[in-house]
Amino acid sequence: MTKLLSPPLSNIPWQDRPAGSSAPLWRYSKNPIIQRDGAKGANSIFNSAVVPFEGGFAGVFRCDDTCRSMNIRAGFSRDGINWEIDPEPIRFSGDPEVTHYEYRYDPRVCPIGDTFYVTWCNGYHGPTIGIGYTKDFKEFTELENAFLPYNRNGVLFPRKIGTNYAMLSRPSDNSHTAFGDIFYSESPDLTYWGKHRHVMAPIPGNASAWQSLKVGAGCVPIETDEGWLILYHGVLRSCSGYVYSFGSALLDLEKPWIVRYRSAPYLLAPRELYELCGDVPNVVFPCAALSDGGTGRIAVYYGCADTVTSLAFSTVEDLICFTKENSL
Ligand code: BMA
Repeated sequence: MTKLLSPPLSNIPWQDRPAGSSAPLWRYSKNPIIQRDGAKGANSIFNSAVVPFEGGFAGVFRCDDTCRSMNIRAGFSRDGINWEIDPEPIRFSGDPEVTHYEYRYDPRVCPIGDTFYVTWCNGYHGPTIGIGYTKDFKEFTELENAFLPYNRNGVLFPRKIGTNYAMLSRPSDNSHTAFGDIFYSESPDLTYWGKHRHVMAPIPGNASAWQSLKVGAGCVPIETDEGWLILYHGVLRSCSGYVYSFGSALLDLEKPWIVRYRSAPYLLAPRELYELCGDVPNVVFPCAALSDGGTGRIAVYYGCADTVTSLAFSTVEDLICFTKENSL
């Protein structure tokens, strides 16, 4: 029996697997949970990250406004489903050379000790990985960008690996990046990053075509007694553009650049109308997962069609079995 190495989260949002379904991950019946206009002045709210906070939940949301400026906002919820999102973007304190805003998108939030670290795709002469932190989701401080441009999908591990912080990221280009592998990096202080290791490449050809063009880390890795469970997105190039799906992999606990298992089929691909239609069609993009160490339940938050935010459910047992039994 696989175990989550995370604390109990008894109020995790939850819905049982629909009768008759054998899917490893199932959608919340009232998706999307956040509509595109779910915050003041928003064009779209998607690719967002949430964590347990003070008995409820807090999060950082990708909220593009009606100027189509890409930015991130804080939000709060009692139940993880109904959210109050701030009317204004997060304002970071820190060195003005770093806090200078070009664009911010696709946040992830990673609790380490009593601090919530936020990583996002940060405009700094091209996309790179911004890092900031908060203790209360009201005051945020920005640190140095982790890497040189161009990079996206920076996702921290929720504990140090050995003596260092660790992060997955995806070196990219300044445009819509028609390639992309996931790499692993370490840092003693969240400022200086090194020990870069290759984790995984796209799968060329037909064997697992949903991830044939590029891959990128999604949710903060989930620690289990069998390894780090990661949910990551993969992209297929179709004749009408990119299609974003997501799958799972199991990384070695102490050497997380080693992939132990990796799913050939996707876990979730665009099928529902809110995933197929929107500002960018055919996109499901996971950025957060809540897990309950008590029951093994997992709730995944994912952006849909670059427009709205949805929820899907599974258990650690289901996800690990799926990953192992369908491994490439
Ligand atoms: C990626 C990012 C995501 C987006 C996806 C699909 O490059 O920009 O924010 O969801 O493209 O448009």
